[in-house]
Amino acid sequence: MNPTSVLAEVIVDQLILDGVKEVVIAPGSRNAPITMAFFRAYQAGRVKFHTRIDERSAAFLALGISKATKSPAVVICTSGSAAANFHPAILEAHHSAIKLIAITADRPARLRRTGANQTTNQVGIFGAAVNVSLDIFAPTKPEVGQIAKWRGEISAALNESGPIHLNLQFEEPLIGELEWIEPLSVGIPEVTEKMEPLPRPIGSYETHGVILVGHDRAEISMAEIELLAEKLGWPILSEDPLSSSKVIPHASLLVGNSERRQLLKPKIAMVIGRLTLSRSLNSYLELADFKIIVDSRIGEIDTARSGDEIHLALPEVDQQKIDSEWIKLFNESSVEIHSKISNYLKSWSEPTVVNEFVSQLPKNSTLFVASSRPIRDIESFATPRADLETFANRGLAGIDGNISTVIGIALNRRKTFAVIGDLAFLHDINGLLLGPEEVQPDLIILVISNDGGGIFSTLPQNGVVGFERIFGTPHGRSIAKVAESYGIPAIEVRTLEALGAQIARDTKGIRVIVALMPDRESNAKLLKQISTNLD
Ligand SMILES: Cc1ncc(C[n+]2csc(CCOP(=O)(O)OP(=O)(O)O)c2C)c(N)n1
Repeated sequence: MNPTSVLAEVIVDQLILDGVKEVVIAPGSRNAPITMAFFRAYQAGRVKFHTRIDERSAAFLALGISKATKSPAVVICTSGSAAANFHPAILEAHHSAIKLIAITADRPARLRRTGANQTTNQVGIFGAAVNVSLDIFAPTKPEVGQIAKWRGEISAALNESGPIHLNLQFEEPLIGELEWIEPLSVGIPEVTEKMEPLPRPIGSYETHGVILVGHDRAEISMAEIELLAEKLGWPILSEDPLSSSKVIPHASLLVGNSERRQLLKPKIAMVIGRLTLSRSLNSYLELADFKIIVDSRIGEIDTARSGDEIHLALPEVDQQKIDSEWIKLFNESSVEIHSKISNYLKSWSEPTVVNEFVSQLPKNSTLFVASSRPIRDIESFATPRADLETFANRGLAGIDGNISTVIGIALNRRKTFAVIGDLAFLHDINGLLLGPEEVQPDLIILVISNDGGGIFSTLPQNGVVGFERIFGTPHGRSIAKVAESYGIPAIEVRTLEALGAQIARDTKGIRVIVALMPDRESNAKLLKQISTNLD
C-alpha cells in the first residue's frame, strides 16, 4: 500500500472525469507518481500526453491547448524552481480567464525550511493569479473516506474559473502499489454547476453608437456581436479584422486623427473585451458621452474597471431606432483610408508582408498573432475576412511563450499559421524543442525578422541615447539557422512572390518562413509617412 501512488492515481482519475483531455509534463523525480499515473491514463486512451523539457514552454503549451479545446489542460512539474517557470503562463491564463491546471510536485510539508534539496515554499507561489491553490498530502495511514475527500477537493477546484494550482506533497517511496482499504473509484461527489451571469436585457439606445471590440472579445463569439450590431444599427470597430467581414476596415487608422474622430464622434460606445492595441481607438472611446463595458472579467479580474453601464455578458436589445446614414459615414471614410494606404502596401515592408500573409492564408485556417508590431499591422492594414479563427495572447501581451501557445493550438487544429517578431520567436525558442516521440502539428510560423524590437522605433523613445542597447536590442542571429538547429526546416524570403510561394506549399509538421526585413528605423518612418498622409 502506497499513499503517494494512490493520491496521484485518484487525482488523475478525477481530473479526467471532470473533463481534462490533455496533459503536458516536464521531467522530474518528485512528480513521478503523478506523471506515471497520467502516462497510464494515456496508455489506456483516456488522455493525450505531451512532454516538454522546459517548464515555461510546457505551461504555455498547456495554455494553447486550453484555448483551442476550451477544456482545461494540465501541466505538471517537479519541485523547486521548476514551479516558478509556470508563472508567466498562469498570469496570461488569469488575465484571459482561461482555465489551466498547474500541478507542482512537492516534498512533504515537514521538510520545508529545513534546507532539504529542491524544496521551497510552493504553497501560494502563484499569488492572486490563481483562484484556487490547494496543498494536498497523502496521510501515512490509510483512512476510509480519504478518496472521496480528494475527489471532492479536485472537483470543487475545477469548478472555479481561470487557472488553478494543485501542490501535491509526495512522500517517498514515490513508486508503489495501488491497493487501498477502499476502492479508488469510491465517492465521486456531485458537483454543483457554477451559475453563469445572465445577460441583462436593455431597452434601446441612441442611434449614433459604436461597438468597439478588443482582440480577444472576452470570448464572445463574433456571430453574436454581429447580430447585436445589426439590431443596434451600429458599426463594429474591431482590433481583430480577421474573424468577421462585417467590421469596418482599418478601424484604428479611421479614428487615427482628431478631425476624423470628431466627424465620427459617437454618442454612445459599447466596448466588448479590452482595447489594448492602439491609442487611437482608446482616444475615440473617450469621446463617447456614454460607455457600456461588456466583459465577464469585470466580475473577478478587472474589478476596478469603470463604465456608465457594465455587463458581464452580451446584453440583449428589445427595440432600437436605426439611422442608416450613420454606418454609411464609417464605410465611406474607410474606403477613403483604404485607397490612401494601398499605395504604401505594394513593396516589401513589414505591413505589406503581414497583410499579404493574412490575405493569402487558406480558408478556414487558424492564425496566431504575436504581440508587438504584427498584431498592430493586422489591426491597421488587413482587409477583413470572416473565415479565419484567430488567437493571440492578449491577457498580458507578453512576448514570452508564443511558440508554445501556438503549438498547443495547432495540435488541436488541422492547419495553423503564426506571425511573430524575431524577439518573441527567440524568447520562446524552446517551444520548438520537441522530442522524437512528440506529435508535431501542421504549423507554419512566419517570423518578421528585423533584428530586434521594431515596436520601440515607433515610440517616443526612438533615438534616445543608448536606444539600441536599451530598446532595440539587436541579437545578430540568423533566425533560420536557429530554427534549423532545433530540427525545424526554415527558409528566408525577401520578396512577396517568394513569400506567396512558401505560404502555398502544403507541408506536414512545423516549418518556419523568415521574412528578412529592412532596418527597423525605415519601418517606423514608413508607418509615420502613412499616418501623416491620412491627416
Ligand atoms: C515577456 C515580455 N518581455 C518584454 C516585453 C516588452 N516588449 C514588448 S514588444 C517587445 C519587442 C518585441 O520584438 P519582436 O518580437 O521582434 O517584434 P517587433 O517589435 O519587431 O514587431 C518587447 C521586448 C513583453 N511584452 N513581454
